[in-house]
Amino acid sequence: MMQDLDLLCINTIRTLAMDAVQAANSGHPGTPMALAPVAYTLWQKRLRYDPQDPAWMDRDRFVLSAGHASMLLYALLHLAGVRDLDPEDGSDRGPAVSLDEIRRFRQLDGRCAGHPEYRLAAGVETTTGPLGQGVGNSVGMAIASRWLAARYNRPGFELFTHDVFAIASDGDLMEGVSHEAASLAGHLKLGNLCWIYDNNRITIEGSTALAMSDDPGARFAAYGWHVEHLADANDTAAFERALAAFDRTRDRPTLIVVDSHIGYGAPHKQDTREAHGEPLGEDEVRGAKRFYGWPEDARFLVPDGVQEHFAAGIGARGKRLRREWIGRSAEYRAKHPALADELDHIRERRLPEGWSERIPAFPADAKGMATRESSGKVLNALAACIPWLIGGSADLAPSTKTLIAGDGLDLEAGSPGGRNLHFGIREHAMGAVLNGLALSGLRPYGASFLVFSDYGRPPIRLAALMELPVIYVYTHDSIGLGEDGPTHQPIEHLLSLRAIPGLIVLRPADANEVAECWKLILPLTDRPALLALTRQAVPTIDRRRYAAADGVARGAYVLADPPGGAPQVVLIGTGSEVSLCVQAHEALAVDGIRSRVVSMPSWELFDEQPRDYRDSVLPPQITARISVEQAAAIGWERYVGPGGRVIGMRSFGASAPHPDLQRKFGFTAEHIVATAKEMLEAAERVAQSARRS
Ligand SMILES: Cc1ncc(C[n+]2csc(CCOP(=O)(O)OP(=O)(O)O)c2C)c(N)n1
Ligand SMILES: [Mg+2]
Repeated sequence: MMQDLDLLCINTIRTLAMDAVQAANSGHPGTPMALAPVAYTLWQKRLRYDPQDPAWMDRDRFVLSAGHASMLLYALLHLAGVRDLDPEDGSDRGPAVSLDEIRRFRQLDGRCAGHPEYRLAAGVETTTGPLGQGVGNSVGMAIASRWLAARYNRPGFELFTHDVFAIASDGDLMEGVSHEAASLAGHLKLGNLCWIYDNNRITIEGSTALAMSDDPGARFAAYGWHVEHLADANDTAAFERALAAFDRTRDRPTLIVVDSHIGYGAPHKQDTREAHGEPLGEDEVRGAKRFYGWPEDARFLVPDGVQEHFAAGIGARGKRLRREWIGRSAEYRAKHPALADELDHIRERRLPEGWSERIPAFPADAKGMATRESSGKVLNALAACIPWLIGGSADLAPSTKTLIAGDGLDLEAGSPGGRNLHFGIREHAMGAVLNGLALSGLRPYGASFLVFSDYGRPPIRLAALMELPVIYVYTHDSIGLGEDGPTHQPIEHLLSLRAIPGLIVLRPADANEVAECWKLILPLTDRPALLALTRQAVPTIDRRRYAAADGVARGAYVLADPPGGAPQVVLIGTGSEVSLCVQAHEALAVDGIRSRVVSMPSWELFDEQPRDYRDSVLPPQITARISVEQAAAIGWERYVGPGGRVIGMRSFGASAPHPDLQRKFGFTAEHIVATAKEMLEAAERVAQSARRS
């Protein structure tokens, strides 16, 4: 039987959601109204979560994948009394979400943004709103929980036992990423994962019958999930039984299909699309409050006893569980100091002492090696000393060179502590899972061909928005991949990735630049980084002759300068085109033309340098500049200037051997030399005519 106090708590969530949306004059009231009983019961009766420490490592995770129902989460964070702790010293900075914050729902500089944003309010486990991403993240979190358990639990010390719950809407389940993620979760038999599907049969355009005829329950059963049905979202006792079934089912994930009524209680808008994404209107709000037995004129009312009830439920249970955990952890530290130390590193996102000494240096070599190859070597050197560096590829590991060498390292259902993930051909879920892993403290990387970054782009954007240090290894980074042709040759990808705020895109020129890239990526704690690597071999540049590769850290650096005076022309290259620029530089020198070669692996890092450094690399007075990159030409104007020339791609590539493509599209030293001469001659003509007049 539901107690009156339980119903009072549920109706408090509902009315807070209605009032906040009404006050903001925008937002999504209907789903919080419908799901309040389910979410309340989960939090109050089941979640292992201490509101006093929302960052406790072994807390159950609650992901609101239907991020538009954000008020459901904000109401829970407020009513459960979740605190905002200083990440530095753990001091209490006040409530994560105060009632004032709820009153300021969707307002500038508030914590209660339109959709839940990680880092904005404590207790928001991940940023959600783009449908499907949250459930994708939840799979990563469930993998991380099992990984942590496999590596750190010891007999008598169950340090990691947490489960992951996600609320999914119709939209979440329609999005392809959820299909990929559910398939992977079923394959990995993630018994610690529970999705709660809000089967309200309504989306924005109306009934789901407009666009969906599949049976999600049957679909998930076929993915290998356990499926529970709840006929009425208001039946909290039945929901508790479904949760108990999840608890008993540890050999596969669970989907609880919950039949609900969007806008439950709204006299005219219940079960309509109008309840989804707009304020109910004053009259409708009043009507719903009347239906709940709520004072009609009350606004943002939290009745006496509600917060106390939460404190006696989730609060007391969470406190006890966390206390026990802290006690166990102290004993664990005494018994397993090295493992405890590793966990400290994970929690604080610190690297082990001496990690960078492992990174190999590569001797000069004219034949060289592909940057995917050198990256694989560096990754393996790092993996040896950073156990929580784990990752994988979307079925391309032999090509992306991202496998960690060694026996028994596959992460599979029966080996959850492995380090090589096999995402299958699921780039989108891979990205969402990587975010879930990073949110759980691990250091994840994912790999594919650069052209397929499009398939996994939404989670890359979210990693940047959430400031997560996810690493992407994208190989086959240009037309240089050759015969596979234009379907596989990225053109606009670098540009579009460079446009994502916060993401660092790196296109190293040779093996030693690859090493430097990894050296700067690993210490990142609050931004993702992406490596664009070649399929084809590139020379390992002779660093005794040219500048050291550590200039990579500044985004761009002078690799080669001419003797005997200031350069007349600057050649700016990235990745595989840098050695072409070096060849051109040497050829120009033979003809008495002074050129500078700038290697520019990262626009973002270069743009962040002080002006005087940038001017020292690209002196403003040298206007004859050429950029060389086998990718979309757009954007290079900013570095070559109005008088410069861009050697880039203005069409798709073609299927042909690499040397033929180089010639066809102008990526040869001869073409660079000719372009430089042309520019200098044109400038000379202008200068002459100026002298004559
Ligand atoms: C990837 C993505 N596409 C589109 C949207 C816009 N959008 C927000 S909610 C929604 C669908 C609403 O239906 P449902 O998911 O069933 O949520 P409910 O209204 O039932 O809560 C859409 C299309 C989005 N948030 N994310
Ligand atoms: Mg719906």
